[in-house]
Amino acid sequence: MISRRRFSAALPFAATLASAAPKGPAPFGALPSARQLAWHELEFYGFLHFTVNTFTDKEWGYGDESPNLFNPTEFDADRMVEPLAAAGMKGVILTCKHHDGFCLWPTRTTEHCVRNSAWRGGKGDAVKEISEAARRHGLKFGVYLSPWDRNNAHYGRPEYIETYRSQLRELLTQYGPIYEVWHDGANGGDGFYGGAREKRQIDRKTYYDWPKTWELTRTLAPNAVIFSDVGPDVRWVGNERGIANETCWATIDPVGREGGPAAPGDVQEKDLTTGHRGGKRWLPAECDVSIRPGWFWHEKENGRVKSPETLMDLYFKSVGRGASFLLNVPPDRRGLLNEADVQSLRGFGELVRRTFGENLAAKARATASSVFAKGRAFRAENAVDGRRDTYWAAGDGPAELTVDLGREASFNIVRLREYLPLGQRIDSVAVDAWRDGGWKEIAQATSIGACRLIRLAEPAASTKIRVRVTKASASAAISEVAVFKG
Ligand code: FUL
Ligand code: CA
Repeated sequence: MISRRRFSAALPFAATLASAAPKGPAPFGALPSARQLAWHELEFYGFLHFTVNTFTDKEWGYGDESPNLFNPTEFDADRMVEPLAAAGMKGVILTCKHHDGFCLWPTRTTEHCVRNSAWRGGKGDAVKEISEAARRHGLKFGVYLSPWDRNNAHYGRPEYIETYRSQLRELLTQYGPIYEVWHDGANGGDGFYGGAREKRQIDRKTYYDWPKTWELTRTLAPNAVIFSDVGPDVRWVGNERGIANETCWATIDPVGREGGPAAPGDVQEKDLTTGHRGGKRWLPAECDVSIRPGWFWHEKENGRVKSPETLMDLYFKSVGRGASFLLNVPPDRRGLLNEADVQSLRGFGELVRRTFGENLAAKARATASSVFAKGRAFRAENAVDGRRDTYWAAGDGPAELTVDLGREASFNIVRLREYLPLGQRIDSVAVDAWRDGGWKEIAQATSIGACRLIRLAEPAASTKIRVRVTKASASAAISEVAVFKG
């Protein structure tokens, strides 16, 4: 008996499983963590910029606004969140505190918060209501907590860092699972600072002691990804237009403005837009942009809401280039999304469903020039089975995958996904269509990663398509080839 028990203890379940699963190709380069892999599946999520600025018509509050100003007249978290879900978003990040320092929850760290607002006689908690509504509508919830605080008297001194961490602790422990923690890179300048009304500069590299703050998030919310200019999980894309570079790598080695290590607010921004091929860190890009010119609601911008077509273009330039699409939709003074924004969101949702509703390769037959270890586990069909956790792995040498659509179909979008647990392996591909008895190249693309959307200038009609890997740093591992008519 005793020796039997010892035997089973020496062979844990995971080890049994691993030895049963066929061994795939060796991973290449920097690899995503489990929390990053989960985040990669979200692709499209929302931002809600909401604070005293909504009532003062500003983008950056100075920090001297009376908390009493925050008084949405018809605040309804369900009505705020439902249009985001209808647009296809998978999560929503709320500005729990912006640079003005006003907290949307009744924090113990400052009086500058909803407790002292006219809204609901000081009894309201916008973070609670919005986080709960998000979950009711199937959205994950994330928090934006501005490090720069123009209200706090201690900003610029060590005491403030403790306050900032206490605020983070409250958010991470009181509002359910948090999927993303968002730290912007705005860092000091003039402000109210408890009445001092002065300019305070901080050392971007050292003041916040970011590693310690991130450690706190790891402890309290181990599944949350942490966003900043430089991660550690998700990086800024380097612009606020919502656009990744045509070639955009998930890997990067961020460098500070004057060389040396990078920090939030101190990074060579143009690198963020492209990433670095072969970079040592898996740090995929997130493309943030507002549906309006400003981040906060302004009456005068009601006529300047981006159209569904513009949003679709941004979707192709973010999600379609391996990054995520973070679209801001700011609530108005009622505490609702404005009608113009809601209309555009609904239109965009419909456009996405119409465009990506039918994968013409869903029932296709796939064959490959080679299969890793000639194993069934890595067969070509894995690229057309609608699952991200199965993949076609090529053997050594030229890698080509042919997808037989079974009939002539007209299409203008091809979607490719690499199997991310094995790293970003492919440098470039070409796509061919079968025409007049031969293959004809119809498109080329570079970096693939989580997702590459290839848009054809005009629809192609073909009975089959071929994806040719034209350059790779390791043998191809492709989890999806999909074809659409948009
Ligand atoms: C920036 C802020 O300064 C803007 O106001 C906005 O919140 C944007 C998303 O991040 O750093
Ligand atoms: Ca698959």
